[in-house]
Amino acid sequence: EAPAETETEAPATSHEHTRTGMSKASLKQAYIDNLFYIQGRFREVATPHDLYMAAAFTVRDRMLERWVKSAQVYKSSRARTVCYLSAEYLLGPHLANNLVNLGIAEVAQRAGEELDLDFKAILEEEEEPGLGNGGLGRLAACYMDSLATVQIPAIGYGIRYEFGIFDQIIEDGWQVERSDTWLRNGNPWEIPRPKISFPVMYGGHTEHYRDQAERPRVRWIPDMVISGVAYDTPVLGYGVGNVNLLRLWKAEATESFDFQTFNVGDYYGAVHAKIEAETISKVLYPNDDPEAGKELRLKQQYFFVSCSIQDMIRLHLNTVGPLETFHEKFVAQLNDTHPAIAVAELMRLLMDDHAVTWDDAWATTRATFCYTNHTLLPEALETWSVALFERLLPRHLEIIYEINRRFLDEVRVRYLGDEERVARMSLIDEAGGRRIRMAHLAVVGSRAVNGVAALHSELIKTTLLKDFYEMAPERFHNVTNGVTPRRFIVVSNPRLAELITEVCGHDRWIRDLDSLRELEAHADDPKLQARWREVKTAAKRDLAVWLKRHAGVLLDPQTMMFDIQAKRLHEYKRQHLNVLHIIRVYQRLKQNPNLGMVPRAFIFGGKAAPGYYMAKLMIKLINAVAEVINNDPQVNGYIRVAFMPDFNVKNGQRLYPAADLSEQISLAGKEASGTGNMKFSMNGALTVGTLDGANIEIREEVGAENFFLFGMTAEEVRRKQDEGYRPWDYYHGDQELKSDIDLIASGLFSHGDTNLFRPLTEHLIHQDPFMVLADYRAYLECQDRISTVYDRPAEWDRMSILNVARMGKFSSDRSIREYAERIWSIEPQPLGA
Ligand code: GPU
Repeated sequence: EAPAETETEAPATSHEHTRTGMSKASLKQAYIDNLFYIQGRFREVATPHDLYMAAAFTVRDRMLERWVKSAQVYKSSRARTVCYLSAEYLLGPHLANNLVNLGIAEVAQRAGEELDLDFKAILEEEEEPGLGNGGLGRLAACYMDSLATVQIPAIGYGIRYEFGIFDQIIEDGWQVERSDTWLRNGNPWEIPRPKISFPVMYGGHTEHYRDQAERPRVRWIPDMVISGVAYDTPVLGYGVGNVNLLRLWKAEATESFDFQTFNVGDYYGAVHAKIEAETISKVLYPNDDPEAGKELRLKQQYFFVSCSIQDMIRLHLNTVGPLETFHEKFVAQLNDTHPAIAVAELMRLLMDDHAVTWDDAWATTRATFCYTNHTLLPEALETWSVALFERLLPRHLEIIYEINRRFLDEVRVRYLGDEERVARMSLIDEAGGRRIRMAHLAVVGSRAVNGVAALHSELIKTTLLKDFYEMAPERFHNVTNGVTPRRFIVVSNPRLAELITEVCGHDRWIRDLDSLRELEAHADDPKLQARWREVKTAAKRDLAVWLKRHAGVLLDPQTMMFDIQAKRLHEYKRQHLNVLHIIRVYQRLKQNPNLGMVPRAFIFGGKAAPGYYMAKLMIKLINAVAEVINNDPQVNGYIRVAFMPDFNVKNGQRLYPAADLSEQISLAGKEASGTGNMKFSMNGALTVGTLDGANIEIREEVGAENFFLFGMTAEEVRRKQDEGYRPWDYYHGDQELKSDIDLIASGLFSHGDTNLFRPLTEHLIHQDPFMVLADYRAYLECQDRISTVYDRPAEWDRMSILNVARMGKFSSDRSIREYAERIWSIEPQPLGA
């Protein structure tokens, strides 16, 4: 236990104090020591980065003792452990978050002040690990925070990408990608574990033989072996002693492989093999949906899955023992299908390496895995060609065939003569080049399947996995996503956190978000409303300063409503619907310059997949519209448009606190959950949204009267599509809509170039797969209502307060507790702070 010190105690001098002491004196001493002994610097010559590193090591030291203790307790109690398998972790900066979770944010700040340090600048110095694309990766990071906070023993397994999600810069309005070099200056939060390393095999062939006991066995003779080395990052819970483990794998050449080649005198070959091995964990695929057929991507997935399952088996053999009880020790959650190959890998390791029979291995495997689905979009459902599998993972293909054979026998027995159903449910899609359906593998190999919001989970049962649901309805669940209030309120919006704490009279809400309900009683209090508004305006001011510097746009935080849409660029998320509204307001203002409208700043942020042409064109369109509007003195006192470059976790933390209005306008049925919607609303933004994903549940919680709803329901969308949707009719049936689209096509926003945006406008008029035109009118009307309400500050503030007060459900702590109870059957292992 760290000694409970007070500031009145004598200055820290002992070695122990400088490593663990939490007093201001200890922190100051430790900081100077770390600067000197780790960075080799003293104050006068330290760079900003040195100053950051010293802070990071000072904080890390204070986590390690708890980490070791957690590991000891988990081991001796043989605690059941969750293994979260995810190809992505979008972690965001660690320093501020760890300070908060350690409970030393304030004392550290005071220590910093006394050392004459610029605390803010030190926090800014941290390069975030962007090891994910968007919602799915950020969800994994929120869940790691909550697992530790609700005291569930957990290991997060993933890939230590050398290059995470690209940095986005905007040039001439276009997105330009720059490689993310987050490891350039070292990573103080990770601890390399060179001794924890596993071989991972690829290619070659299999041999079937009989072992000494005459049992049929299989051995895989690969033609390439690499090794995965563990890099561990401690994940501390808020206000508790529990520290969980994030274990990310780095790919390296195996020593023996390299050495063999070298002996033969093939020096070039040896170096080449090393490079080929290291390529596997080199870079994150920057797509929100799968890269069709990319061999390296499959290699990555198998790489981290194989290391992780081998590690789990090693841990089990070291602590508990017999493999029959593996599923009692571990439950493994598959974060979408990216790690679904784990089903075949655990089967292989149990049977081929540990001589377990098929039936026993299958029982263990099925009891170990659970699968979370994160999308219904057909293009985002992973399949791999059988040919690629055969070449890369021949043993796994055999196992998948056998799983499929046995599974389809069950289907046939259950549904006599229904061969169409058999074909639909098969793990192999036989139409148009045989492909393995990873979602089917994940479902068949798991004991539970869940969606990420109520609507999404229903649609899984009625559409995507209907046949599977009919066969085993008890295995289907919903766990609505959540986000961590530590990072997304306390760290990113300290002013709001302080105000909430003052009004509630406690800071318990940080771990018990439901207690924000106590704010409800004060929603009409003019004094609170005034302070609430001040907090919001201060955050808007901060954002305005940042955007002035980084986007060159001047926004007025005092008069303008900050209307923000921040998320990956995707047609289904409909950033272009937002743009059409901006153009409508622009045209109205041009027609009537005296229109007494509520001034608005339209702010966007988000990356486009580098190969997604339409998404990139949408970024260009936003910036093109911004250029015209921001430079038009007739309107720019009323409206401005800004595109925040490089929307990532760090920059997101600047946006959420500053939003008045949160845009959640996806076509109903397409956004599985959304999590940005929760972050905005938790920070007092009101939502304009469709009945999609978690929007539905947010509206339910905050009350329909405190949510701006528009647009078709998922059901209406389906009906309209069945009838044959004709965007052309909407285009011609709505004068204003036509004139907005025509204005884009006219070249007004493209210096007279009438071709630039044509792919976008034509696509809208003729295809419009995400029904922008069908929801346009409802969206405009809703936006007009929003302006009216914003003009009545007391009403708006009341709604804003009620939004925050009623967001308790969307803490990721609640999500994790639901997983623990309903899906994992796991109990907390409390450890005191
Ligand atoms: N999501 Br599948 C991703 O960010 N990436 C993916 O590859 C897939 C899903 C998102 C969903 O689009 C979003 O609606 C959801 O909130 C998030 O996963 C977390 O569940």
